[in-house]
Amino acid sequence: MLVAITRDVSPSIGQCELTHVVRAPIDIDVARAQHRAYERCLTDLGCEIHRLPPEPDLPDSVFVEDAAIVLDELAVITHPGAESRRPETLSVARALEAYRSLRHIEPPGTLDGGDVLRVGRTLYVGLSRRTNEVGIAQLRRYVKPYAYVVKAVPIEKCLHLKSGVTQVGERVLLINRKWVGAGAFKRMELVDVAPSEPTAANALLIGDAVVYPESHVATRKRLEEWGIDVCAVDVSELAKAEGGVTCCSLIFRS
Ligand code: CIR
Repeated sequence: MLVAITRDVSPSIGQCELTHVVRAPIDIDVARAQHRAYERCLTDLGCEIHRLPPEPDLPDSVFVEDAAIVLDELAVITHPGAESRRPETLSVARALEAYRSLRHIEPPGTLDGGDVLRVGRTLYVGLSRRTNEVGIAQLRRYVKPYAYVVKAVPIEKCLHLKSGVTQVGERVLLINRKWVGAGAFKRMELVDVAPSEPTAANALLIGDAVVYPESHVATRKRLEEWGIDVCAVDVSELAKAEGGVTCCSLIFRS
């Protein structure tokens, strides 16, 4: 069975962290409705939703992906790069305890789950504003006994690695090469985002389908031409908080 950990949108989401996005008012009711529709899409694709209680004082807490990396063998609780986001990990750790043995990224290490892209036994990890070398070294040590290889990928032009590249098929990645160099992914097939849609590389693969923002029409067409099944969702309010489709859930086999 697939479990998807999610969390309701915080009423304080308007005070979220922003790096590459200009602050715009977020309609909390619309954001909540979009989040519910996103959860329905996960349910349709076979996930059982485990929704955490809202965190009214943690603006970015809907973006649960950043708080942990869940592998088949263990879960690593992160130490997020943004200080305001660090308390989010407590409740995520409590929820994951029921499913996995836990490890923790410790300061001075920092790591955001949005920087970790797992493809088979390889973990590509963005070396970013949020994730540092110490955090990557700790992750490497935790996963080495399970034969995962950790590859650091320096990124500067976007928030997280998965803002610029995600998996959309067994050997296929969706990428914005202007944000993430393609050199690290030599053995994969690459689908480029449409040039008019730089933020379109964030897709969430579940089984053979991808959950994908409905606004990226041109890139969606490219995915469909590749034969990829797309489940489109409207996440426009969450995008104002610099969130995408991967960051609103932690999905794993239970
Ligand atoms: C942040 O800056 O941390 C949030 N406003 C957005 C986090 C999005 N997370 C993700 O893409 N994994």
